[in-house]
Amino acid sequence: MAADTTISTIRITPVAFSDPPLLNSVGVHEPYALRSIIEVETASGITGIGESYGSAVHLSRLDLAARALIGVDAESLLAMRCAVSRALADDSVRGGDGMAGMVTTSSTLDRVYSPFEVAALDIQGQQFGVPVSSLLGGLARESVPFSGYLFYKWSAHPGMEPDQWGEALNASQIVDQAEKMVSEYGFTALKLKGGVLRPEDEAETVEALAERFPDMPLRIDPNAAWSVSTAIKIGKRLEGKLEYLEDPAPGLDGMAEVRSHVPMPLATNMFVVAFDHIPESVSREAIDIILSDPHFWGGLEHTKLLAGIASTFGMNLSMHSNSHLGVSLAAMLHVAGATPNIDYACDTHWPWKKPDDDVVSGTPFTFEGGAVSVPTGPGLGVSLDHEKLSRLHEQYVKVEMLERDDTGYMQTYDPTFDPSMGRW
Ligand code: GKR
Ligand code: MG
Repeated sequence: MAADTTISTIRITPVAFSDPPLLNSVGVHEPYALRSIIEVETASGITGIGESYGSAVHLSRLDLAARALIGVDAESLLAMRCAVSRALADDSVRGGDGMAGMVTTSSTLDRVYSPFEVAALDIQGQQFGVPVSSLLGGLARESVPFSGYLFYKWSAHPGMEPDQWGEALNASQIVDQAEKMVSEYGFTALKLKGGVLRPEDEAETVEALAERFPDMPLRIDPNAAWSVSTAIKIGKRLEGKLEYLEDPAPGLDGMAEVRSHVPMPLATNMFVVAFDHIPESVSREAIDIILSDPHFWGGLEHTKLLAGIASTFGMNLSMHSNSHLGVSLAAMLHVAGATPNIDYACDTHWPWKKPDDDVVSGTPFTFEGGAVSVPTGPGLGVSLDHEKLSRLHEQYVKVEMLERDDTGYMQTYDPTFDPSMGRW
């Protein structure tokens, strides 16, 4: 007799892990990053896991969804999605986007449903003895290439010990950071988080990277801190040096205008972040590459749906990341492994995390040549280490952070700091 996959219990555990002072267009990372770990248990005792954002508003929505999912069959993703949708029907609270204000227009249903969908696929994979990638159609690649994600940064959080990466506030320090990242992880593509220094200084950093790594595909992402005219000027200056330019200027209007003047493809994880953004982006010819992200595109199956739509309209895909732990990495690996048209090395914040700060058992991920193998065990192929989970949960309780607030943290040290889009 088939095991009973009715959902009987759901546990949501908020966690906090150390994060270095990485600079971006809206401020600086706080000393801790927040996530939530979701455990979904079935009547027959199989447990599936998922990972998501950890802000208080998002946690309260996850909690509403979890209550509605008790009694639903983890083999019916449609029934699960309908239950979450009904649970959120009266939701009128703002926030909980998990992106520090850089993106506020992703779909609440997709964000909230996502970790439960991942956990259900984990359950189904365990039930049938196959990896999640097989449930998603099988592997297009056995290992997934990632880009080395470079950040301007302070040497230390004020009042705390310096981290192993040191200060990076100019071109030569970023080149040093890239050297270290490439030598430790073998990355074969590099992304620079921009929107931090004057655009000319950031262009100089890209030029220094291109000189040091002449064959390396490079990207820069100022999270729309540049105006359209600045983006066009910098885009033209960087001709031949970028594989793509990510979110240079605000809005689909701004992106379309920039795209018609610069030589390289444009990518976004800010202005096409939900299915209903796609028609307008297509009709305006604003975007070449969508940065998929299962955390806000509604899970792994919906990421595949996005991939189908993108390819229909001649768009390519890459993958976006926020600070994350190993459950998210496993989910990203399965879906990227099973999606042929994720054509670019995916983003990951993984190197910025302390190796011991995780919730999964053992050390299941190894970067070789910048790529990580898709886990081959049943389900996600990773399991929770409850001692590690408790430690990061205790840390969450201790640090008393309720939201990611890069802007507020930055303004503690620079009250004049302006996070607005298009400011340069
Ligand atoms: O972690 O500072 C950061 C990033 O800026 C992140 O929050 C963005 O969402 O990496 C992301 C991006 O590509 O925009
Ligand atoms: Mg981006």
